[in-house]
Amino acid sequence: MNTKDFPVTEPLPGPSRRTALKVGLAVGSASVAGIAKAALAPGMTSTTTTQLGGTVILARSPNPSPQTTPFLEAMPITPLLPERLLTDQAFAKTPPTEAPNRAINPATGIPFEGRGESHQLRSLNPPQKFFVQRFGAVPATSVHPQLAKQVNLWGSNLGGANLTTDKPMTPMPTIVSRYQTGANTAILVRRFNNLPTGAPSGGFGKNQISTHTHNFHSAPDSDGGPCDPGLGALSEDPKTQGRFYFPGQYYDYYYNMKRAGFTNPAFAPDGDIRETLGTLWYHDHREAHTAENVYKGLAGFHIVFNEHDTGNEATGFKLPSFPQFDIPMIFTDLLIDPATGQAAFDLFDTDGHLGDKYLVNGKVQPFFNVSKRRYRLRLLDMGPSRFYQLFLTNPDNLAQSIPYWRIMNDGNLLPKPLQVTSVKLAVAERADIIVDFNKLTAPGGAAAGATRLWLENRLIQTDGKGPTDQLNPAGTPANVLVEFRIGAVVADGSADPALITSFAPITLPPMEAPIVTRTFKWERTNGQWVVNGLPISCDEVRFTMKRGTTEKWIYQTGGGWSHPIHHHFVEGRILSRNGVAIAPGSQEFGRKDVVWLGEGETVEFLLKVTDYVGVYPIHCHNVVHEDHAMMLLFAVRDVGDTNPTP
Ligand SMILES: [Cu+2]
Repeated sequence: MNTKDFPVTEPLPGPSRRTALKVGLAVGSASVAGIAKAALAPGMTSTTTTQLGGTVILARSPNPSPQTTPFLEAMPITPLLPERLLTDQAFAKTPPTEAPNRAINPATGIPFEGRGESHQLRSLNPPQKFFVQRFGAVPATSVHPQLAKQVNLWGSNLGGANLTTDKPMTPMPTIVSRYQTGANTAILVRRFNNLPTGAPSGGFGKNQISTHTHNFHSAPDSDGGPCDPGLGALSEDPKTQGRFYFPGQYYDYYYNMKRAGFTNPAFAPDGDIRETLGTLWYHDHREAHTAENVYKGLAGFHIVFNEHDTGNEATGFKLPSFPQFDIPMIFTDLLIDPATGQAAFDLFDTDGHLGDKYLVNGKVQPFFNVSKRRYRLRLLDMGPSRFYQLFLTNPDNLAQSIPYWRIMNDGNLLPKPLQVTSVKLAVAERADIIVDFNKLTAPGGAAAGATRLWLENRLIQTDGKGPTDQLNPAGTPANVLVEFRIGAVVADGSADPALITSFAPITLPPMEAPIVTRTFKWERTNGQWVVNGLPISCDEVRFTMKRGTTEKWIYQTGGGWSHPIHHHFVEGRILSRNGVAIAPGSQEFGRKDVVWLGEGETVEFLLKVTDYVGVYPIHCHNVVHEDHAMMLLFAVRDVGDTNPTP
């Protein structure tokens, strides 16, 4: 397949610089769409919509975003998703059931629920708390006072039935749940798809969605995976589909709030406390369209507290209290088409998408007023393709090297707080950090006298394939994500991370000997991103892990690109990077669900699968690479295989 298969026909009416391409094949098969997208001439920057019927509309946006003045608006704090009673109208007529509700909804002519499988092991912990989200178009919203209001974003509301009064928002509401040893704290989230029908506004986005809670220990029925080989993932028919939910459908996601190992007699019924997860996020994972849908806004935080990391600085590990001093911050980068003022997304650039406007919690380069005390900041790179290396900069004294504390890597507490001067984040990685704005700015502090500090991404990245290994100098306003404006001293009941010597009993599980070693080469072939030479097929499970056992996976990639590799379902450990073991004290010495695989690197990874059976993906979380089609499926069963190069 190459560009000659996509002859250009007449320009469409409408916005300037639009071109229509006639596609000589049926678009709709994701892998076919992937090939089609990969075939555009290099250097074209564009947005498109892929429509059934074979027409691709292309809107180019080669120019940089309009200039903006940083720090004009405060950083928003995303609202929490409220709990709902079963008497809520979201549930009253169709109460949540273990088996999916595949009855035909007379109002829509399609099944009420998109789910195709029963919730595994739900009877062990029936859901106790219920939440509702309704996904829809976000009303015109300002991301910056000097930019046009964005009209093409998608999000979810707080669960109310009236989307006019309870409006969809992005980032999507923060979900908070809890582990509690000896108690059932299971939750169920009913998600309604109220996204617009017809061609997506802005020319990108797919309204058949699948919501992945990254990286909760879920059965496939609630994992929000990208495809469902048993039920026809490439089908556009909601009557046969079992993983995506379509406009007019809901999907009940069940989270048992038990740590991994909860079916192991040694850890039943609550699971292994060493498998505790904390900072998760949820996002759309629709095969071949994840990048578009996440870029459109379908992402939010899911935070899990527990008996030790309690959310209350008076108890447990005494980490800064949520939500006043524990702040989720979700990073993305938009490219604003200067012609339309709207966020542009190039479906034909398979290298990856880089924006030139940093957004934090939905605002371009906001400021955030803090007091002189400790804050826990939960940093999340939602992509689509940007890698970060984040420093604190005192804009009034660029020579200062300003330390902070890292306490979590991805969803997992490190063995103890690490003092660092920068944190690297690939797409989907998370870092929980503690910044002590009082100590830093006090006399003798590393930023003595500072009245403001910048959180600055100094990593140089010039295309979507990955970053360089070079840093910009400190103090470049365009590289700043947020300006912290430091107010007065206030009471601080949180523990000084310097005095926390261990997060026990949340420690690292022992690393068991692997029974299988498998190698995965993350490469580019014929314009497609592939794993061991193959793009994703939703109809093929490439290998099977034996439930209850440990495997070693070796990730390799060539020069010229980097990949954040994510596997669903369980946490793992990076054993070595380019032959060098990960040592205690490294930021990577902990459990991980994303592995930053840098140019030419080889990384060894160890993981153990427990509890559930079913099919999960491994994929590049540069969501553009993922969509084109750097992903494979594996199964967890009671009999595994030993395929060394799946
Ligand atoms: Cu990649």
